[in-house]
Amino acid sequence: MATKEMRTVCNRDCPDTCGLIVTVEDGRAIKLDGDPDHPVTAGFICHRTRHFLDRQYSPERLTAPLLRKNGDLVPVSWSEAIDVASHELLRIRAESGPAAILHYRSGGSLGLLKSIVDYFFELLGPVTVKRGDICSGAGDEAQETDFGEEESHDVFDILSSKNILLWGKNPTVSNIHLVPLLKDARRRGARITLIDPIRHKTQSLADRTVQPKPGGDLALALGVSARLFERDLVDPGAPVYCDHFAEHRALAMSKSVKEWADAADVAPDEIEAIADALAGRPCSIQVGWGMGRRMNGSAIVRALDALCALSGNIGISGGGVSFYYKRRGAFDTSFLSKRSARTLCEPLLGREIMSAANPPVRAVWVTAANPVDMLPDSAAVARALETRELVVVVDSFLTSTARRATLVLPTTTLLEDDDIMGAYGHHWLGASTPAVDRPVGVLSDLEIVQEVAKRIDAHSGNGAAGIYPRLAGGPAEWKKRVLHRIEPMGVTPERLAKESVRNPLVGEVLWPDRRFKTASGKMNLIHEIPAPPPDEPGFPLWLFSNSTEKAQSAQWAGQHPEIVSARCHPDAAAGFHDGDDVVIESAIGRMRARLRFDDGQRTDVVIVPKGGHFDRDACANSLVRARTTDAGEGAAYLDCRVRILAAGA
Ligand SMILES: Nc1nc2c(c(=O)[nH]1)N[C@H]1C(S)=C(S)[C@@H](COP(=O)(O)OP(=O)(O)OC[C@H]3O[C@@H](n4cnc5c(=O)[nH]c(N)nc54)[C@H](O)[C@@H]3O)O[C@H]1N2
Ligand SMILES: Nc1nc2c(c(=O)[nH]1)N[C@H]1C(S)=C(S)[C@@H](COP(=O)(O)OP(=O)(O)OC[C@H]3O[C@@H](n4cnc5c(=O)[nH]c(N)nc54)[C@H](O)[C@@H]3O)O[C@H]1N2
Ligand code: SF4
Ligand SMILES: [Mo]
Repeated sequence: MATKEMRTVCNRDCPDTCGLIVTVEDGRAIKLDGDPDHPVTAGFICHRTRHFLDRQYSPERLTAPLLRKNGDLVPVSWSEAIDVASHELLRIRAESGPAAILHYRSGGSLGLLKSIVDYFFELLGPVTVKRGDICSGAGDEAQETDFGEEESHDVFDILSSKNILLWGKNPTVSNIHLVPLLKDARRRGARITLIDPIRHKTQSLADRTVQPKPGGDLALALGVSARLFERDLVDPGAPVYCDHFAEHRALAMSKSVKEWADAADVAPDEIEAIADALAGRPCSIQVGWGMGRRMNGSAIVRALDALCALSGNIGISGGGVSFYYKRRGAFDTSFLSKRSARTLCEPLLGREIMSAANPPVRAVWVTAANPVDMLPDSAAVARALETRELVVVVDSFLTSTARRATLVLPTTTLLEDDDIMGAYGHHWLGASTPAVDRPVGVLSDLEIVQEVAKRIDAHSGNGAAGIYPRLAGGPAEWKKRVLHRIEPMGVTPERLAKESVRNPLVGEVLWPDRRFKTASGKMNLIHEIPAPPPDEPGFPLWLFSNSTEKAQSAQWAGQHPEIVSARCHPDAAAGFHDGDDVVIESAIGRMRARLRFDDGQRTDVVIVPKGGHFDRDACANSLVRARTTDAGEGAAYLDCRVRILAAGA
């Protein structure tokens, strides 16, 4: 028996971008572990990837293209599949122009070379693409507005913090490699405050937990600003390096601390405690994704940026307001023109596809995404896809999205991937290399668009002037190309195949000179706030659809449960019992779930998994309205109001 250990990098949409050690026996992966030599991975990985072999060797894995014939998806040869795809794309482009084709790509893989699929569609068109960002749009826009760029302190810089605010972040589930650093920081004396309406496992790391009302963070943060002013704890340099200092002060002081506390549904002493933590410099604000999924999400993140600046925690080791690490920053993607024929707003995608005119959207190509399960208003997204002429879905599984395709193209998994990765939770760069051979009949996204390009060039007689010559080259050549800026600094494809390497272009601490990339060179303090989201009488609970250990969005480790659980305080579901099967209903849809009582929760929330399956009536996004955040065109997933009904009601 031949056993070997292969090294690769996890390509999942996760901040941690782990180094993986794959044990392979006779060509079959038998075990997945974390790379002990990767400084952040430190030898361990999450449940969902440790159990990835269930997916890798699942009988449901797709290994042949499927084409819809007489209503059913049936296996066809690659030759037929590529012929249909290229012929249909050409026909629709000729009849309606390239704007009639939508390319939608999401986070199935964070591999940088996936952007070659975007390049293909630029060369074919440019076509219609998405705008906004359902994942981090609100927070990205907030930090761009305030600092002129978005980056984070080195992940290990948290070891210098005396105080850490985990604001809307659940690292024990969704950013697990931060956990050992938080524990270490605590051993060194740091105090951790967790701010989250939901009680979850990360509480075990925290010295204090604040459970504001959902979206109450804006009031909470402004209350803390007010208290910093009242107690004269504001950095004397702040008026110099911040724009809108006086206006921000006026906004914060427009209410009393008690009024802000009431609006956030916290006790005034909790505001005091957060002000103390910020004043106990250095204090790091670790901004999570929760608040950004709200209609006032961008304003909340801006209010946190302001707290960091006012309290003098900007530009110092152990401080900062860290949200997102610029994962593409080191790479050269200048081959992309970023041109498009038209853009559709991602959080509103279902509706936007159906209402687009002149030309209508006739074809949709889906790369590394499951929009039916994961975009707001699943039913609208499903309908939008069901009513297009051509829907091509490239995936390894028959997801709720793929089931609505006219053509499904089977592709590689994270163990077969050959790509390059930056991380959005630290600064280490890595490369994936195939740990096992892929099944016969499976092509990578790169190979698929190369094949389609060749066929299109042949149809249009465009030989050397065609699309394919510009896409040509295997992963090794493309890796070299995107690394060209940092190769002189020693970050070569060969080295990345062996180890992850820290991005040489970024420092440990941001803005040490307190000069920012904004037009004025100053940090921009928030001074206007959006109206709160409308109330919805009859729907007393907020639906949280949060990450769970067992799933990566809608990709479950093992089987999707027969019924998903809905956690809530017993008082949130009066008349029901723990273990009851119920229906959760919003103004636009329903899902089935089994109640799990938890008296640590607020009485106005119910929590279900982030990624259920639409076709099993288990999908939070059936209930979530398609609405954007106040800035950045994020999705307001969590401003979803619901009620609990008896099963069968
Ligand atoms: N296991 C697992 N890990 C994942 C993922 C996954 O699906 N599963 N998804 C990955 C992806 S795509 C991303 S973007 C990241 C982040 O992934 P997310 O799914 O955003 O992370 P969550 O762990 O749900 O953390 C968000 C936290 O914000 C809290 N929150 C919600 N609303 C509010 C609010 O109004 N105020 C405050 N203060 N907090 C609020 C939630 O209760 C929750 O604890 O994680 C990645 N990691
Ligand atoms: N209700 C609710 N909805 C949410 C969120 C929430 O908090 N609440 N969070 C949102 C967030 S943060 C995100 S990032 C999105 C995630 O949304 P998506 O990225 O659409 O979610 P996934 O379910 O991970 O779907 C990715 C698909 O890509 C496939 N895939 C994996 N590798 C490859 C590859 O190499 N090539 C191709 N072509 N396919 C591949 C997988 O099999 C999977 O089916 O969901 C959002 N939706
Ligand atoms: S999903 Fe995240 S934590 Fe899990 S192995 Fe991949 S990068 Fe690491
Ligand atoms: Mo995300």
